[in-house]
Amino acid sequence: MNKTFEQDIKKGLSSSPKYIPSQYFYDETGDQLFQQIMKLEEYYLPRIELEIIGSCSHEIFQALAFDAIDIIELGAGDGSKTLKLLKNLKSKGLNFRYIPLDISSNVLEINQSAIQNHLPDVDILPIAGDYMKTFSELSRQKNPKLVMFLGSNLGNFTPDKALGFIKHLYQHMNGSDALLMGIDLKKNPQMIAAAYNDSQQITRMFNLNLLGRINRELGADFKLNRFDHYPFYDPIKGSAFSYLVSLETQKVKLADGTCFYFEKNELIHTEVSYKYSLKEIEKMGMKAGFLKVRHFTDPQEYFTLSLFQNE
Ligand code: AVJ
Repeated sequence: MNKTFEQDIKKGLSSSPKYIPSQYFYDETGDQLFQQIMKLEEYYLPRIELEIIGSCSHEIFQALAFDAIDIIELGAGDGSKTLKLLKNLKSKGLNFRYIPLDISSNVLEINQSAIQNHLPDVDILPIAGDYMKTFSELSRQKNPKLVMFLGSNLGNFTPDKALGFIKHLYQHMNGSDALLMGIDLKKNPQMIAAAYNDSQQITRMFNLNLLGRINRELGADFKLNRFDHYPFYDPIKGSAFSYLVSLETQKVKLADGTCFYFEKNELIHTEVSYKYSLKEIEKMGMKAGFLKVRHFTDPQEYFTLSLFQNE
């Protein structure tokens, strides 16, 4: 794990333009900062997703063909949002097993105890590791399933990769299985720009924490105040891009002696967060092979829970 981190960081910081893969936001500090981001007024995504879960659980329940299914959640995190959906499905009498997959075993322990506290009758089988690998293995079991990818995590892929990802899921699903994804929608660009540049500067700390993490894990000597947070939403591409900007010409050294040079105003690319329209989501679903896509949105159409099925 640490070895790949080191290799990825060295590769990204010696590329031109420089980048840091966004999966590395989520160390312990990053997890905590992201929890704070999710509580921000400006970061509307989780709040609206939860609101939609509250209003569409019955329709999701009705769309599921079987009364005993595996609910597999990719990148499940702490399960706080999923809990509401599971509660609703349980109260309608759905019989299911919950299988949360995540790279972090820490977060899966939190997930498991939260679900067990509130839903003691539900069978829960958390699996830590690369969720795509685990998913491929699980898909060999023929149990009917609902696959979930919530929290707008799809946005961290470029549209090409997002389509490839959905195709991959489709190929590992059976005819009656369903896929439910939480996706942030295109909207007034001001609202999206504000979500990635909050007035309390939590997102700034979240972005700069990448450098803090390199200091902690690779013994680097980044001075965080010599870098700026530059988030930028491009409404044509439909993506919120995040960068770090070097405020001066500087050299940074890792514990093993490796040096990286930054020009004044040089950028490090750290994240993409693509937004879609409902039409684009339908097209993606069809291209991946699905026959039906249904959207559950809030009244303003800020966010969607989209259900992909074949029958
Ligand atoms: C966890 C990937 C959904 O892209 O909105 C929040 C991460 N980055 N603020 C997103 C994030 C900056 C978030 N996702």
